[in-house]
Amino acid sequence: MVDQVYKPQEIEKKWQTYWEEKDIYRTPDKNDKPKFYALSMFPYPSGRLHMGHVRNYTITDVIARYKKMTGHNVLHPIGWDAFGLPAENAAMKSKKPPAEWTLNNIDYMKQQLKTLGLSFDWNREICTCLPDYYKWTQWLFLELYKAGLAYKKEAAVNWCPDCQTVLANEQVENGCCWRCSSEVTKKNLAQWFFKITDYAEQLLKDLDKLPGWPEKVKIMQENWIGKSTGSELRFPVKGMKDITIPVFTTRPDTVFGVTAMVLAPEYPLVPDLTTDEYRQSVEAYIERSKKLSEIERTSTERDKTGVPTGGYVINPFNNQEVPIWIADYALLDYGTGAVMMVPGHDTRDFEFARKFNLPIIEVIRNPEKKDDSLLEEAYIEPGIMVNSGEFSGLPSEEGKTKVTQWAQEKAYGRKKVQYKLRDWLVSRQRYWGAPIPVVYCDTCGTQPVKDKDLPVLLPEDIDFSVTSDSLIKSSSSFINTKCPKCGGKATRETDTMDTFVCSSWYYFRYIDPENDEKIFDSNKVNYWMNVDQYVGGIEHAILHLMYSRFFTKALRDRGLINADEPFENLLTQGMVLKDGAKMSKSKGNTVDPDDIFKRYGADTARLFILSDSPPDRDLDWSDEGVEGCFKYLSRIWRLFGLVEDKISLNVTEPDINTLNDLEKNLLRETHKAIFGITKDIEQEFQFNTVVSKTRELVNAIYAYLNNKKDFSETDKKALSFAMRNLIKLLAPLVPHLADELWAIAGGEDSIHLSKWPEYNKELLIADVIEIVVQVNGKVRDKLQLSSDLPREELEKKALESDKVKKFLNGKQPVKVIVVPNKLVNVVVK
Ligand code: ANZ
Ligand code: ZN
Repeated sequence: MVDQVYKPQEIEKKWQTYWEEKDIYRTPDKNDKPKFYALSMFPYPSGRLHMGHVRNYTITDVIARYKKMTGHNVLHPIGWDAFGLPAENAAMKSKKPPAEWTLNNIDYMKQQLKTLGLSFDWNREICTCLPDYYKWTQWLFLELYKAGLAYKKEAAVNWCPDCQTVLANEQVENGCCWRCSSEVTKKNLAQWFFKITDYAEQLLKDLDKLPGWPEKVKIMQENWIGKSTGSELRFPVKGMKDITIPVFTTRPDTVFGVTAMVLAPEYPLVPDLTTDEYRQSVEAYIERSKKLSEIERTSTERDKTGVPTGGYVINPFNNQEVPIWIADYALLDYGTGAVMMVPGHDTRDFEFARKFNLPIIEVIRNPEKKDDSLLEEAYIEPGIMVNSGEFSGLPSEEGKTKVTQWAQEKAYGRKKVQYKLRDWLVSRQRYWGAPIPVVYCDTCGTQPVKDKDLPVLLPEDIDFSVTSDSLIKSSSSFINTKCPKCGGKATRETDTMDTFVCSSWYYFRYIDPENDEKIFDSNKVNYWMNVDQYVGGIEHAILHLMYSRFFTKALRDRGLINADEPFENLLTQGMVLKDGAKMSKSKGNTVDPDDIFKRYGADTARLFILSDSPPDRDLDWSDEGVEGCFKYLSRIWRLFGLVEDKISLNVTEPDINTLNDLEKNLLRETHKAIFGITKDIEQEFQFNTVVSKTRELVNAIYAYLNNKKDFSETDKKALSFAMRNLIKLLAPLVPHLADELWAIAGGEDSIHLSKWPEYNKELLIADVIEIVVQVNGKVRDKLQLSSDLPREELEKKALESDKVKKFLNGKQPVKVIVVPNKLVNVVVK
């Protein structure tokens, strides 16, 4: 007998234990069903789940459960993105190893995920900070190294001169050190990079292969790759034989308007170009620009700054001398690090020239401008070339080609494609990451660690109470090693890898998590990839997705996998808001999932998260909304109490023709719900409307019961059919309640192993109505037809009627008047 009151706390624990004991979510490596790989972005073990997690995992869980019921072999794994700075910060505070903090957090959050009733295959759990995982992260590093895709070069890091440590970007607050508040400067260090730029064109082009990705994400990726087509032009330096300065420009047509050459302050040639007269101001300027971030340097808001060097280049097009300046708006690592300044046709250059009294020359004429008057502002549109020697008179687009051709013939330039995408800096001067598996030997130089010596374990003989970026360097047992080549004394690389490296390939490891011989079995990966549905936050729209796409392509080119792209379909879920603002600790507007689980149960939490808005939209947390969901589930619970003694799950669907009107309608409502819910899940995962359609069915069943006293055997069949399908439709949404009701109603096994219901198209026709058919205004027939038939259909049906045919007597009607849902009048002469 069903208890009067819905008590999720009792139900949910029971089913979680049952699922775990029966291991019903274990995924076979392969079977003959179609595969479906459902993936959530794995969590960082920060300590507790937040509502964003709850939303992310609930969405993927509903998809995974639905796919399982529709006959797929579903892979739905979970793991931990477990390296990174917060653990290290916690370690310095608590003076305990970061591993301890991390693994404790994982324990707690794992139990929270289980409380939420997610259908993860826990047998495949991975954790990026454990040696059996990071061994393969290191192996991948070496694969890239061997392929020439990992290399070392100097790059700037944030440096705190007081603490004498490198700071991660997150540790710089308003340009100051987070610990001691002294001003942060830049320092050059040799660091490891991955050559993602080799894949720039493919990463751009293959976006076309991703129709299942949100357009906005593809645009963000496209902008990040930032392809520009233009030219490289070279300007000889005055007084320095054979030295030229190349520039990248998208406007070679403006080359006659160059009035300065602007170099990035860090440009290597600057000290050589600078004359004694300007040396002091140049050096001072370089020092100042070191303190600025790239964002500050390129901001259009900031006043332009710069200083002349005293040097000159020659513009090869008109042999004029052009002064060389340095200015921080020129970036060292874009294009060539040098800009030909054309104030007449570039807004930024115009401001610069105004400020420093440099000449502004008009070389592209606005077709609407009729005279030589001075430019009031930069003219940046296309036009006609003027003041440009032999090129004058050409339209600017044509000029671009002609100027580049001229430069190419005279060896002063060529066409060039430029990308904003930079190589990926993977070195981190931190302890809590995967050590870069490289050794330095005085004799043999840089040597990769041999595969058989992986993993390079993180040292544990560390004093975590010391405040330092280079804790790893304090372990002499780690640093001192033997050269893999000559066996002589050598030292280890002490940089660890960016955690984005760990998270760029984890979805491969889920497929073969226990393999200790290989990173994975390629056959298994080729069976499961691509991920059919990836779900996660928009904050990963650029870096994580770009790096994962890069890794996939690099692994494919190494012959390890077939996939070109990792993620077939991507859903970026909206945020969880409270009173219109993003939930955050600092705002104090968070809702703790644990409180909700305790008070209402996981099913209510899941239902609320799903019912409020479509998954890709923001969701506003509301206590009344949650309360409403709990009441709805209680209502379903009571419904079962009412019908428990009348239903049986293993009856077959009754033939509609054997039913009375009430039952007919109930059967139709059931099919309507199956149809609508299936469609809403298949198209865009519209779970909010799915939930409202379950409510409609529940209402229909209550309405049916209100009109009913005695139940014949066929009546019971119709009711059983409705109830059975109601539970199935609810199963992916509220898995615990569904299994409980299934069991109460005598269902076998778990409902999650049962089949998703199918609808009968013919029974979807909602209402049958009576259409009056007249001939010349006199009623001749009455037809029982489904409502909302189109005009043509009504006309056809009327003319097919035997009674009407009789009155037409073979004559063609001159006119047919149709009043939808009411009447058809056939007019004959
Ligand atoms: C001359 C010129 C004239 C330019 C003109 C524009 C308009 P995108 O489209 O983003 O690729 N540039 C080149 N290298 C630079 C660097 N290292 N730092 C800052 N600016 C740089 O931009 C290409 C344009 O950005 C280039 O075309 C160059 O300015 C500038 F009427 O060259 B242009
Ligand atoms: Zn050696």
